[in-house]
Amino acid sequence: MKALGRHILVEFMNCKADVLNDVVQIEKAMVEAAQTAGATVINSTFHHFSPYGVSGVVVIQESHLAIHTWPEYRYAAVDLFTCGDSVDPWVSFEFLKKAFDASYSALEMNRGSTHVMKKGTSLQVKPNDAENYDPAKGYKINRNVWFTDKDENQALSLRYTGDILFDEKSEFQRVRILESYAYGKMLTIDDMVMCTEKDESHYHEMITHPAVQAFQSVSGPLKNALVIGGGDGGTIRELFKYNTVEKITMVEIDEAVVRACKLHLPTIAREFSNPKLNLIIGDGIAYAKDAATKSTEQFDIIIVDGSDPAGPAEGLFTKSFYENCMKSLKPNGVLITQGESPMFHAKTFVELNHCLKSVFGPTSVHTLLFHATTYPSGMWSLQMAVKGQYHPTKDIKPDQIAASVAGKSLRYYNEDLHSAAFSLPTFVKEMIASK
Ligand code: SPD
Repeated sequence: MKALGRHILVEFMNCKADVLNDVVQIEKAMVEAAQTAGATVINSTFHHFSPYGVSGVVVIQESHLAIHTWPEYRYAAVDLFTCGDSVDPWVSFEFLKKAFDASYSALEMNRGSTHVMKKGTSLQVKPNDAENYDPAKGYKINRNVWFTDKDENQALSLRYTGDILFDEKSEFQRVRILESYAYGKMLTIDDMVMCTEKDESHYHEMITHPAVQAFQSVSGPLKNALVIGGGDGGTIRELFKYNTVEKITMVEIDEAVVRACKLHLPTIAREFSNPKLNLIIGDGIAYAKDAATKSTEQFDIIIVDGSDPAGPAEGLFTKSFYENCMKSLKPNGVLITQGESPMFHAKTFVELNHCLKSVFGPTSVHTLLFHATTYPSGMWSLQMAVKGQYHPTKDIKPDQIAASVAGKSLRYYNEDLHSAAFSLPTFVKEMIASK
C-alpha cells in the first residue's frame, strides 16, 4: 500500500427504516463491524436525534467508523477509515450491508499518499501516553483503550492495555482475555466482564462458601457437588478447599472458556487437573434434566455459576431447570445461583427470586448481596435455595464457620460476612417481597 490509510465512503440505500432509527442496534452493528474486521475498538459514541436519525462514531486503534442515518429516506452515510495493513475496511462494509439489509454505492480513497509526502526524521515529540519517555533508551506506550460492559443506560468501563491475549468466537459466544490496568487480566464473554484477577475472589468465595457452610451446618462434611457453568475454574477452586470433597461434577458448555482460563488465568483455573473433578463439556440444562430423571446420583450442593441471561445461559433462569436441580439435590441439599444485580438487572433479579420460591417454597429461598466491583453497578446478588426446613444464618454458629474456613486463604468471605450478606437493604427487600 502506498498510503497511510484506506477510506471507504459508503451510501447505504433502501435500508430497513426501523433499524436506521434504532441507536442501540446501530451502535452494536458498527462496533461489531469494526471487531469483525479485526480492529481494536477504543470507544464509541452514538446519538439519537429527534424525530428521526442516528449519528455515531466508533474510534478504533486503526482510525474510525462513522455513520449518519436518515430513516425517513432509508439512507445512511457511512465512513470506514482504517490505517495500516491489519484491518480491511471492506470486511466492515460487508458486515454492515447485511446488518442494514441495504443496497449501496461505495468509493474507496487512499488517505495520506506516501507518493506525495515523506516521513520526518527529526521529529522529537513525546509520543502520547509514553511511560518514562527517553528516545535513546526506548519507552513504553500506554494506550487509552477501554473495555465497556453496558446495557442501553448504564456501563462499567475498565481501561486495558489494548493487548488481547485470547479472542475466540466459539459456537456459543465471544470469549476474550484482556489485560486491564487496574484489575489485572480479565475474562469477558460477549462484551461482559466475567471475572478479573483482582476481584474474582469476591464472586467465587461468595458463590461457594455460604452454601457450603449452610449445608455443613445440618448435614456434616461436604462430599459431592455439581457446578453448572463456572468455566474459569474459580468455583471449583473454592470447593476443593474442603478436603472432605470426594467428587465434583462440573458441566461447562464452552470448552473455549476453560481453555482460555487455563492458558491465561492459572491462579483461577488451577484445579482442572484435580482427579476428583469430573469435567463435562456439555449443556448444563440438559445435564440437570438427565440427572433429575435417570441418575441415582444426588448432590450435596449445586452451584449455578452461569453468565448473564443472554445466549447459552438463558435456560439457567427458567423454572424447569430449577425443578430438575431440586430433584437432584439430597435432602437438606443447597442450591446457589448467581442472581444478577438488583440495580442493573432489576427485572431478572426479581424474576429469578420468585422462580426459585415457586420451586423450593417461599421460606426456603434466601438472597445474598456482595460487592462485585467490576460488574455494572457493583452490587451483585446470589440466590440460595435450601431443600429442607433450616435457615442458612439462624441455624449456624459463627465460630463453626470461622473454624471451617480457617487456613483456606480467603480474601472476602468470613464468619461475620456470612450473616451480613443475607441482610438486605430495604429497597431490595421490597423488590422481592411480593411472592
Ligand atoms: N455480568 C456478569 C455475571 C457473571 C456471572 N458469572 C461469572 C463467572 C465467574 N465464574
